Amino acid sequence: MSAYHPLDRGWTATAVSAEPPLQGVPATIPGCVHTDLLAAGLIDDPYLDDNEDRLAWIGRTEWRYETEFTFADDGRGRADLVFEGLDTIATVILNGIEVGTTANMHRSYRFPVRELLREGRNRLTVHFSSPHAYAEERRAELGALPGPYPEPYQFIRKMACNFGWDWGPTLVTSGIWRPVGLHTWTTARLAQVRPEITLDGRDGLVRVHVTVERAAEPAVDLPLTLTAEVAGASARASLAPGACEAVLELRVREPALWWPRGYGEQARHPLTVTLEETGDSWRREVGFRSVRLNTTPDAGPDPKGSAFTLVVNDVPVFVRGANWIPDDCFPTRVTRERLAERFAQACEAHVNLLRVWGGGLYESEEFYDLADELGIMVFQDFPFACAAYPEEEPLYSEVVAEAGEQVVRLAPHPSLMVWIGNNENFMGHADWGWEEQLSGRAWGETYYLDVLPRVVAELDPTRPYWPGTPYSGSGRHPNVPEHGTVHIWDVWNDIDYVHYADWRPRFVAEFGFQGPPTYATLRRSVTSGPLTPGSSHQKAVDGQGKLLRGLGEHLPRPESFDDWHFYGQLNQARAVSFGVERFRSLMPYCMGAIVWQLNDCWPVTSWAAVDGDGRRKPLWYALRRAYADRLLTVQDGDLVAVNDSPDPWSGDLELIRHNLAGEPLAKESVRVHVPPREVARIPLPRHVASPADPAAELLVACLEETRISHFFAEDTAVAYPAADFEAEARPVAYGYLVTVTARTILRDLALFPDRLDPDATVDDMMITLLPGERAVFHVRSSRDLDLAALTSAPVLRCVNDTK
Ligand code: BMA
Repeated sequence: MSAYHPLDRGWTATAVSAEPPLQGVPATIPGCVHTDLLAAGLIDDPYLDDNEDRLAWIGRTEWRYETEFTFADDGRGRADLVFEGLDTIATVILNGIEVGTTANMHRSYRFPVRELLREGRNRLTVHFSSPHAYAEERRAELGALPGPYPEPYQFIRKMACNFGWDWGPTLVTSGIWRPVGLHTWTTARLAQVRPEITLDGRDGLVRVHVTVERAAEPAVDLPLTLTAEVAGASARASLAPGACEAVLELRVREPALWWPRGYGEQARHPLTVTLEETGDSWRREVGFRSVRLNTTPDAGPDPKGSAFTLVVNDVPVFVRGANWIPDDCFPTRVTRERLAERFAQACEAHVNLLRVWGGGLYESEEFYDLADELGIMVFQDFPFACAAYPEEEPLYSEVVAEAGEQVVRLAPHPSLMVWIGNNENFMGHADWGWEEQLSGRAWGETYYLDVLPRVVAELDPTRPYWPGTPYSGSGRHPNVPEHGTVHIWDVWNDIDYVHYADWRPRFVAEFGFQGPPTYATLRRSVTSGPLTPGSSHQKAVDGQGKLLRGLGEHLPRPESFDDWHFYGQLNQARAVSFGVERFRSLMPYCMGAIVWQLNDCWPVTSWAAVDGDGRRKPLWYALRRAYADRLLTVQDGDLVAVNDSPDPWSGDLELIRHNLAGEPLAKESVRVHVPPREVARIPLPRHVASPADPAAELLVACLEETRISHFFAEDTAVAYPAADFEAEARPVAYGYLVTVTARTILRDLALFPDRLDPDATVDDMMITLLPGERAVFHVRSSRDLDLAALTSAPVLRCVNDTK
């Protein structure tokens, strides 16, 4: 009784306001102007060299998208034009008649157009005003508001980082960024389906709130029947003539539950809702699980803090997280395949949660579907970031409409754990001088403390809401470590990474350290000339300076590009692992760490673990180790064993103090037993922990298959011998086996096969070997590689390979 005709063919884009005019550029739907111009060969790739700088005109231009389509009356009374996403300031015109205007990238639109359609050819036009101009006009009209960048991104409901960020280019898009189609229907359609899913003891309860839209035909007066089914349970509801809303309740006896990865299965069950009279149906894979945020004040008469613990199915979960930014400045290029690769990278690094950061998007269905399937939990920021936001119209109503729509869209996903009101806006207000600049003017607080929590309470009442991040609760500075979430940015911006140890937080929602992208990504993005430390895109204020200063005493001053690249990447990996280890060692006082950031949107030096071309930086390998279920780390003179696994961890902890020649100087064996999801602190016996010469000794700790090397001094102070080793590369079916046998100590041995083949990957890196020990690297590559190059610098590196 209904039909959907995709309108994705025959589109062209025309620059209305550009000089000279660009006309009839073939356009891909969904897509955007930049990708269309790129496909037509009309612009250079904005991700390469400094091409970005010459493309600012695109966001300042008005664009007209047009197509023709054929319509044949199919007898259905209603025909709606359905846009799942328009970016952003659009006027929709059908056969010369305006059918609507839009001003929000985060909403979808449905326009009833039956009376405007003609039998045969129809012309559909979408006119996009310049998003830049629109935002500037609103700013001029409403008055400027504080923010970190000159761009007026808070005056338009559009992905903020499109206007540039401290890791991203300014590429302001316009276009039809999600599918468009013509939906013809009769009688009635399912307009909104909103399941509320809870647990009642071991039973699953589903309350499905359904809204139908009736066609303006005699059908208005028909009774209608709704049915719902999930996991063997079913329910039925009748809608009296004229009625449009019903709630169906289903009880599922002891369903298999959905668990975060590492805690159990991700059982999902199809939930279907059908409008019997039309056959119109809705289906999602849902999951049964409970979620709450435990923010109980600490025990005692004078509690100094309160918990910030995510509790899933009544089990407290330590969050091993990573922050997610849009994976591309042009979101339609982020295919399911690409997301699946990114999720696989997250899973392999033992990440159990992604926070969708507020300067980006409400992500695609595919994103949350992968999260559901893989047990990756999601914190979802509402898209407000780092700025004071106008509460005046037209923005206010857009926010209300957008939040309502997105909460309903995402609520069925079991992976979605917590809604977060904004990114760093409370922080901005408290610390960045906004209060003075605002002189009493509204700055968005109403959204975070009133509008959004009301939307969530009404439409998604089973899910927690937290007003922002960082946020430490009402009446407190937003970034106090004893309460709520904190963002730690003194490290990286101002002070050395060892100062992570000064923090005793409950939950760290952001902390990170920059490092250059992989060699192959950097090489691709700089199309000619030799690479230098200045070749990489770098958007952070004084980013290069902070990178160098951040090496501190940890690593030598780089004197060549190759050293800059290796030390910069290694320092990033170590800095972030240092933070992760610290925060995990504080479990259960601290119950989460979310690294800034998992991914990048283009080739750039940034905080990411996976670079803009999807290649894994050394940080990724370090995270995989630091986020492993079982972790050994030295903290404040103790050996801390973190066992975030479902099984106990028991065995003999072997502690050996060595000199740099690998000879044991002192030994100790301690029997340890770490229960599941617990941390054990083992005071280090003096004779193994106190070196005679800190510059010439190290401690190796080993428990079952987990082994760490702890140095007593920074690398610049350690009296390393020049690296000596035997390295052999042998071709195998999938690539190469590279075997390195140490003759001297080798500190943080790493292999970078992407320097020889951009598609080559290696299974591990940053391995410290004592003399006589051996590391085997598995290199995947389909090319014939130069075996000598594969076994020498700059492909094979370690800290003490001083040339
Ligand atoms: C935080 C994030 C981002 C930013 C990052 C690095 O402020 O929320 O805005 O990219 O730090 O500076």
